[in-house]
Amino acid sequence: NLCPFAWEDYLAETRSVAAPPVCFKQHAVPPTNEFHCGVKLEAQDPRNLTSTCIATVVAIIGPRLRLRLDGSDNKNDFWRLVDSNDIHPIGHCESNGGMLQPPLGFRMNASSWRTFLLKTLSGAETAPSRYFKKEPSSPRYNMFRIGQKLEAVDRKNPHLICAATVGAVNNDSIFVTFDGWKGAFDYWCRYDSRDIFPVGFCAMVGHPLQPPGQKFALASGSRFKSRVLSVPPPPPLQFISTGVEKMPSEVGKLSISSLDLGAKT
Ligand code: MLZ
Repeated sequence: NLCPFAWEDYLAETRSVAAPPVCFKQHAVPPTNEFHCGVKLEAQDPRNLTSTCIATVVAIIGPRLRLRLDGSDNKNDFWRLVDSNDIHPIGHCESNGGMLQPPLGFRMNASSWRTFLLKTLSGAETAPSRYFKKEPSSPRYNMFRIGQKLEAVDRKNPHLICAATVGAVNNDSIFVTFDGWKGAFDYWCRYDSRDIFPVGFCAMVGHPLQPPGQKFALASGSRFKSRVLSVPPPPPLQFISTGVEKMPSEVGKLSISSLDLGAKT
């Protein structure tokens, strides 16, 4: 399909609505990204949240930074927004009485940490505090509704932001379902997660948006079964001809919502 993905058409086609921007913990006007590759900052170790570590920016997409912890390998990169509360300029940790820690899986002997730290910071380009943008305030409560569309980080492929739907709502959490991926990437998150964005966010910040996949069945157990599908899923196995043919009129009575979509494919 050579047509670029257009939310407007997709919302009409799926007869769905976008979750209103007030639902999200994101600035109405996304922050500008002044970082560049190679600059160093302090970041919480995502695998050990009590540790503040040195990180280097290794890639940038829109307002997002791909970070690699100094002294770690290149297999544990992670992404943060420039207005994330868990990144800070170098010096922030110590000025708050903390001590910089080696990342989980530090490549060297723990005893060489101080030396490593001095070396990694000497002559390094550090990100000035103006690069770090104020974290948006959190909505006061969970305002999401089942069926609303949004853009969400694919946590298995965290460089991707994809078209998604609120599949369920439970207290302070929502179930993010990725359109057209049969549930394989779906996850629960808090309503104030920084990994979810209003429809139009990617277009606004110049971040690629992964359009819906082509796997149009729904996750089993998904409570959202009324989605209007532009391409109907293939019928489940039990409806495929067994030699005893059904009359077309009977077949026509099956509605998509009555099928056990995505159970076995
Ligand atoms: N390479 C992967 C990407 C899937 C991304 C899905 N995002 C919701 C695949 O094609 O399976």
